Amino acid sequence: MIDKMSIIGVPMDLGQSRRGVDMGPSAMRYAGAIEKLQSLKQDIHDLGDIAIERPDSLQEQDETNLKNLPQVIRANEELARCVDTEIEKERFPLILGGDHSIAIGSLAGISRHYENLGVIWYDAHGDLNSSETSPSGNIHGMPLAVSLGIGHEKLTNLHGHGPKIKPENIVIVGARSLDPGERELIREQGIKVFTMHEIDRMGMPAVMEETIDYLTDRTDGVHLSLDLDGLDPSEAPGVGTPVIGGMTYRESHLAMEMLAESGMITSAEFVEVNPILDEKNKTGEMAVGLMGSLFGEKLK
Ligand code: Z70
Ligand code: MN
Ligand code: MN
Ligand code: MN
Repeated sequence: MIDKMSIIGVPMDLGQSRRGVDMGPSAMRYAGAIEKLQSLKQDIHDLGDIAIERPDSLQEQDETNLKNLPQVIRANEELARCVDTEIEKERFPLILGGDHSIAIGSLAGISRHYENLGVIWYDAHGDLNSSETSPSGNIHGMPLAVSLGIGHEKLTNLHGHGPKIKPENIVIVGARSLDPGERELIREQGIKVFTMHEIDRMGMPAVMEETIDYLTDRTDGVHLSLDLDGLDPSEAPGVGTPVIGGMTYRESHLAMEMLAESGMITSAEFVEVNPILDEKNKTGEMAVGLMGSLFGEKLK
């Protein structure tokens, strides 16, 4: 894994309707993210946080049901440029969210550099909705669909290209709350999904082995998009959309360690940490613990 890393905070809360997830980057920094990464990597640049508009800063309404669409587009355009520039400098981009709508910008910037970018979507949700299938109008439920080229043209074409990724290069891990339209899309596009059912039956070691084997053959880089609501809410309560029956701390640590051993991860983001809904920053600390495993704490 590349030893030069740039950290980009994205205090975004406009992709959903619960306030507080904009403080995610602060919560992870407060839990010691930078110090942890400095102990594991040679060269860390903390680029600080990109500027996010407030929801009421502009009363722009358009014809869609997509909440805060213009603001989400502008923030993601800036994130895409920033990520693109860091990869250009051969630095590993680590993005701290923010709600999961920021994956639109991350993937827009990252995918410029890969023919076959793999994506591991570690999440209770599929985030495969479009404005037609979304039950909420929340853009954080759409980033994976958008990256596949499905959704509002201004989102799918963000950063001047699209689609960003191919359905056969995606693996979803931990899904347990999929909307009807998302299930249909998964079937239609043949997306590989390990639901909680498979994790229970196969165990995390086999799930991650299969994930790694599957992506090794077909990709030239792999982005890890880790939504903290993939974990069980008893261990990661500080998320906006908790879903019971999630992955444990132990399973998640093992998953990160196996990814570290594989050396395949070329970019990553940790999203949906909401310190207002948390218990004493437990979820921020969980995210930082997982970063330690992902970036080779055990291998040192
Ligand atoms: C639901 C929707 C979602 C994250 C919740 C929920 C989506 N499928 N994504 N939390 N990260 O509104 O589209
Ligand atoms: Mn430097
Ligand atoms: Mn998500
Ligand atoms: Mn989620």
